[in-house]
Amino acid sequence: MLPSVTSLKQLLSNSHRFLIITHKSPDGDAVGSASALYFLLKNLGCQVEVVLPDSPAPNIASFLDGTDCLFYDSNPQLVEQRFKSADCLIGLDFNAVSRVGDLQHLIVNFEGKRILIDHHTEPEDFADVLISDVKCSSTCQLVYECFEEMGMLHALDARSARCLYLGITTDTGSFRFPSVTSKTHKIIASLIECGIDQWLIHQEIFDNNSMDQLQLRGFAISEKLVLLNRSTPSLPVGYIWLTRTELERFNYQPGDTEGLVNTILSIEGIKAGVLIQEKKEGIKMSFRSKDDVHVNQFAKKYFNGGGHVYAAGGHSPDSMDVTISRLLSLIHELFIP
Ligand SMILES: [Mn+2]
Repeated sequence: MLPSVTSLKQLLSNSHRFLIITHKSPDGDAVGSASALYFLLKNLGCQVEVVLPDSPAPNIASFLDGTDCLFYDSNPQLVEQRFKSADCLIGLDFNAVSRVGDLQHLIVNFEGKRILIDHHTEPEDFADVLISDVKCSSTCQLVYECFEEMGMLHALDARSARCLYLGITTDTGSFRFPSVTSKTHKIIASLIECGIDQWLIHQEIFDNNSMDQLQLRGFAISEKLVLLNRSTPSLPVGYIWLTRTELERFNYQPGDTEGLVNTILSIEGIKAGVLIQEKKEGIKMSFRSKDDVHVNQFAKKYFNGGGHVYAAGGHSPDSMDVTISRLLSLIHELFIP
């Protein structure tokens, strides 16, 4: 039994207008959990709205169809109205208020009740009800488990099941990470029993690359990948760095480098991968690791980030060159037991 599920159920039945939010640059788990929860609450007859800081990558955008979702970056006034009219805010798939970008002040000043459902480590204490399970594969799995424990799975239909499938699939790297348990597969089985076409969901998520996107990946792997173990065998690390000019050369769109960092980990013997990208807002970093190498604390301590044990994000206020030399001077710490 998840602690706080009783208070979650209570708060759900005592509230009238729900507002669902998730983190900026929303990934499959963010989009999936937000849209699934929208449909689940709708099916229970609730009034509910969805707000995202910005739009997701095109290959997962269709999962928001039918939710009347608003993006803060393109519609700030209407979003602010939604915050004013809601009496219960439900945050999904983020552990810190800073993860929602420009929506931050609206969460802080929100006058109703707050719920947070999330699986990242060390969640901030800003919600009235916190459902946190850092061992859970995805926020989508956690949403399913909450509804199961509240005895409300009758609200699950093919539309919500399709969205939950999206988040579980993407956050588990298609069911390959250690976070996948028999429970995960049992949940997937029940989603399929709801009538989803799971092979079509896979096609939609993974077979929607543009030529630019594939060529950017090809370029990144052939020209911009550095393997540290070639010169220092005790450092089984690879990193890819992409400047703004390089991203622009391939008409970079949000989501185009999604999963690129995992490619580094697919190289034989490599235990940690880092993707460093120069974006408009500064240097963005993604860390991935496996086995006994954990990137979460490293990203938190040195690169203003965090996330999961094997998958974390971060950013650097420095230039690309300075960021890389800092990374190289610190990276051995990943291998100190
Ligand atoms: Mn997630």
